[in-house]
Amino acid sequence: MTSLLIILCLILIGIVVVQIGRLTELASSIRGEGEAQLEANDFHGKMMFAFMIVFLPACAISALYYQDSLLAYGPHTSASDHGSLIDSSFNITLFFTSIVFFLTHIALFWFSYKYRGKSDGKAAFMPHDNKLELIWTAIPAIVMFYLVSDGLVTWNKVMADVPAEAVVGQDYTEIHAQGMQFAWNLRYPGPDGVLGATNYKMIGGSNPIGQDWNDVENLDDFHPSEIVLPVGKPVRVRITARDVLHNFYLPHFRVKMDAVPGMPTYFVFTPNTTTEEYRQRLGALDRDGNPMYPEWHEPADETEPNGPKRWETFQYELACAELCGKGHFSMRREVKIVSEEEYEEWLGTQNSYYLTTIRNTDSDPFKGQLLDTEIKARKSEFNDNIQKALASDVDKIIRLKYVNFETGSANLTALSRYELDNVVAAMGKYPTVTIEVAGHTDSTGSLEGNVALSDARANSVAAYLTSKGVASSRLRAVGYGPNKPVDTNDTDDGRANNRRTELEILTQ
Ligand SMILES: [Cu+2]
Repeated sequence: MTSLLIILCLILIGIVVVQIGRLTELASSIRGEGEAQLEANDFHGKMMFAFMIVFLPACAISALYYQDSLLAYGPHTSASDHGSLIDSSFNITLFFTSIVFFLTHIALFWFSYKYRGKSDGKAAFMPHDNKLELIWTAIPAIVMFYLVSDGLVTWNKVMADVPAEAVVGQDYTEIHAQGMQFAWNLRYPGPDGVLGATNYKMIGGSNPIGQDWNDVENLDDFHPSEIVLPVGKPVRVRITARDVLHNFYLPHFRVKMDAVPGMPTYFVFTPNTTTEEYRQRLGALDRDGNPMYPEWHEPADETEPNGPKRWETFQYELACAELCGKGHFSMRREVKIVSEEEYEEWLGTQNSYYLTTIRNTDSDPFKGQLLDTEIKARKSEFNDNIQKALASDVDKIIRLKYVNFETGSANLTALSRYELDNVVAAMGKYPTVTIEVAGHTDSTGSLEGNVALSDARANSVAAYLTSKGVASSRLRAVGYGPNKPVDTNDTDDGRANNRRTELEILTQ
């Protein structure tokens, strides 16, 4: 209905315009064609001049009025090292183009006024003027040469990659941002400082970035929900796209790079202003104690007039600067620039995506195996425990946390050998030590059965150790059944604690 009315209105306006035109024609034929034309010329010429008087100052005034909202002006000086180069290049270009803009518009409107049609108007013939030709060729050429060479120098500095000798993880941080409809998938390298390999063919439900889990460098990579970076350290962002063209845009850092499907890009920048410092800038007061940028002193939430101000809740942001679809707006992510200590603290709260989501699922190539890092961690845990027991006068017992058996049997599980190999190594390292291998159960089931099972399990551990070269004279295997509980047998957790294998150092 509304659109029908709009169409009707448009038709009516059309008819009105046509009728006015006819009316003017009729009027001019009554008054005499020539005279009416001259009157119109005079009127339009003066209107052109009047328009110039309003238009050019309005351009200047609006630019000044909105200055503090523009990047590079007011509080929005760049928050990255290279950003000021871009800002100054823009300003230089703006300076020259403003001169040209004002001169050409003054000439345009002034000439329209001065040479408006008059009855005694006469054309001036000016076939050629070398001097003029020279001026309007040479001046633009010189200005263009300067702008292009300045731009090129800036471009080369801004787009430079990290130096060849820089070490990833030490001299700079490398992170990965993958654009998709409609989110940024972010990836950090984890403690090893190195991003693992990816392959688009491996992208799937639980593997949004297509990480290759056979690459151990992927195992500690994590997927944060925001970008957090330490101030003053270069960061290299690997930028990829999963579907259509996106654009990795950090306006406050003057970072902007297309995310192109099939063509990885990158951007290197060094943030130099923490989020907190930028907030202080926005909330700054002048000498009289009045806000320098009043719009930043409005409440962040309109329904809470006494709540935090806009400058207090400011966050840097990552946006997609390519109109990539109708959910485009939702690609916003927050960016936080913090001190080195705060950054380390934040890193400590992040968990490997592999360990939290992939480990021991069907997608895990290491399912049912120990990872090298786990093997090392268990080894050092065991070594700590045995050293403690050797040094202690009272507590000579070491619990073998990772030695397990198949349910109801004395068969060791496959992963138990890693812990037992640690025992073998320790027996080699401390040749005078003799030990008791003690099997314990919970109180479920018959006493005789439990004692027999624990005995069989202790003997199976001892058998493994002797098969690896530990002299049987240094070993004693005992099954205690449920007789030496360390916890209650009334709860699941308690019973689980009571089912255990222990080593006791007898002599050392
Ligand atoms: Cu996008």
